[in-house]
Amino acid sequence: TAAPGSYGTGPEKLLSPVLSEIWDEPESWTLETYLRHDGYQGLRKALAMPPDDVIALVKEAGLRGRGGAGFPTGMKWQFIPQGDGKPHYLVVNADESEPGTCKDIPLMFANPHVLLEGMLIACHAIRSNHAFIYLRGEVVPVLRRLHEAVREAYEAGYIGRNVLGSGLDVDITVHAGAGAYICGEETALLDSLEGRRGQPRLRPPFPAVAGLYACPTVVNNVESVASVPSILHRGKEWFRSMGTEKCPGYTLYSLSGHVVNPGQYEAPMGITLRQLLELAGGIRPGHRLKFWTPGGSSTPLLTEEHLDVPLDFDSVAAAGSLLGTKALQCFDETTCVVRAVTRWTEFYAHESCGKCTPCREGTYWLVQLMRDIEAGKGTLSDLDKLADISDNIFGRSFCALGDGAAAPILSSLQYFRDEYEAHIEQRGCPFDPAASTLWA
Ligand code: L3W
Ligand code: SF4
Repeated sequence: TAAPGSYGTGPEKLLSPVLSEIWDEPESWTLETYLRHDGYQGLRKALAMPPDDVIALVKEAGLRGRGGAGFPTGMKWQFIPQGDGKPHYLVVNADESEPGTCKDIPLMFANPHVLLEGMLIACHAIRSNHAFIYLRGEVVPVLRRLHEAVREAYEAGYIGRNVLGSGLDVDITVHAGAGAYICGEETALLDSLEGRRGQPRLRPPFPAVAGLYACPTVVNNVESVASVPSILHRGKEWFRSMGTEKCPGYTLYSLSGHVVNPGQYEAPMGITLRQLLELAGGIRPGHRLKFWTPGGSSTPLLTEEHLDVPLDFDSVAAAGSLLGTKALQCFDETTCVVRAVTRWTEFYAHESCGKCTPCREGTYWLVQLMRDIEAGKGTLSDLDKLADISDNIFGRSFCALGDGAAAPILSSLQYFRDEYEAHIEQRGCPFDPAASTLWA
C-alpha cells in the first residue's frame, strides 16, 4: 500500500488507500479495529464545529457524489433549509445494483463504521436526528454486518442520545430493499422506504426540499458519505492534493471482465484505464481490449482509443460517456458486442418500473430487435429501428433508467455498426461464445 499522494511515477504511486486502507486487517469490520485506525476522529472534529462550517469544509474539499452523477456533496447538504421546523433526514443509497458496479457492498462489508461515521457527520451538518441506510436486500451478509456495526456504535455512544456528549441525538435505521433496480433511483428509493411501490417521483421538488415523508432529505451514495470522515480528520487540502482540480480526491474503481486481476482499485480521480490496467495485470494474456464501460452498463461504451481518458466526471463526459459508478467492465476482442448489449437490454426491460411509456414500451421493443439481430434473424432496417427507438427513449423518459437502456445500444451502433451488420449478413453471430468466456 502506498501513501496517498499524486501519481505518475510508478504503479505503486497510483494507489491511494483511504477507504480501503483497513480492508485487509483481521476483523476489519469491528469497532475495535476501526478505532485503532483513527476511527471516529473525524466525527469528534465535526462535533466541535458549527454545522455550517462542516458543510463549508466538505464543499471546499470539492467532494463530488460517487453514486453516478457527481453532484457536489457539500452543495447538496447546503440545500437543506434551516429553521424550517421540519424533521430532516439523511438517506444513504446502498441499493447498489448497476451491472458491473460492486464497490459499495465490499466497502460496507469490510468497514461499516466508516459509513456510520460519515452519516453521523452528515447528520450533524444538516441537523438531522434520523438517518437510514437503504441496502440492496439480496446482500444478507452485509445486512448482518451493518446491524452489528450499528449495535456496536449505539453501545459505545457514537449513535443514540447525546452523541459523545455533544448534545446531538441520532438514530440510524438499516432497511433492506426487495431487489428492484429502480429503487436505486433516489425518489423511487424514498417511496420504497415509505412502504410504497418503488417508482420515481417527479423532480422538482428535489429530495432536499421534499424527500422522505415530504421533509427535507439528503440522499447520498455510500462511498460519498464514507469519504467524509477522512476529509474532517485530514483536512480539505489533503483531499484536494489528489485527483483533479474539478474532481478532487480518491475513489474506488471496480475492474471486471477480461482483466487478469479484477477487483477494487482505490486511486485518485483522473487516473486512466491504461494506468488501472497496469495495476490489474492487464487484459488476459494474448488478448486486447475491445470495449469497456466507464460506469456500469448505463454509461455509453468506450473503446481502446479511450484508454488515456482521465477517469473524472468532466473528462469522461468530454469523451462522450459518463463516469457513473466507476464500474470499469472490460471486454476483449473475443466478445460479441451485440451479445453483451442484448444481455444489458434484457436487464433494463426487466427492471423498467413501467411508469412511463418510452421506457416501458421502448425497452420491450429493443429486446425483441436485439434478440433477433443476435440470432441472425434481423434486417438492416432493424438497425434504423434500434436507433430510432433508442432516440425516443433517451432524454424522453421519466428517469435515468430509460437513458441507461438506450446508452449501450446507441454507443455500440456508433463504434461497432459493422458487427451488427455482420450478424445480419451472415445470418448469425460471427463469434465463438466459448472464446470469450471469462476465466475459461
Ligand atoms: C437540489 C437541485 N438537489 C440535482 C440532486 C439530486 C440528486 C443529485 C444528482 O442519477 C446517475 C444517473 C444514473 N436542487 C438539484 C438537486 N440535485 N439538482 O443531485 O442528480 P442527478 O439528477 O444528476 O442524478 P441522479 O438522479 O442521482 C444518478 C447514473 O448515475 N448511474 C447510476 C447507476 C446506479 C447506481 C447503483 O446501482 N447504485 O448508482 C450510472 O451511471 O444512470 O444518471 O441527488 O437530488 N436543483
Ligand atoms: Fe420507470 Fe423506466 Fe420511466 Fe424510469 S424511465 S420511470 S424506470 S418506466
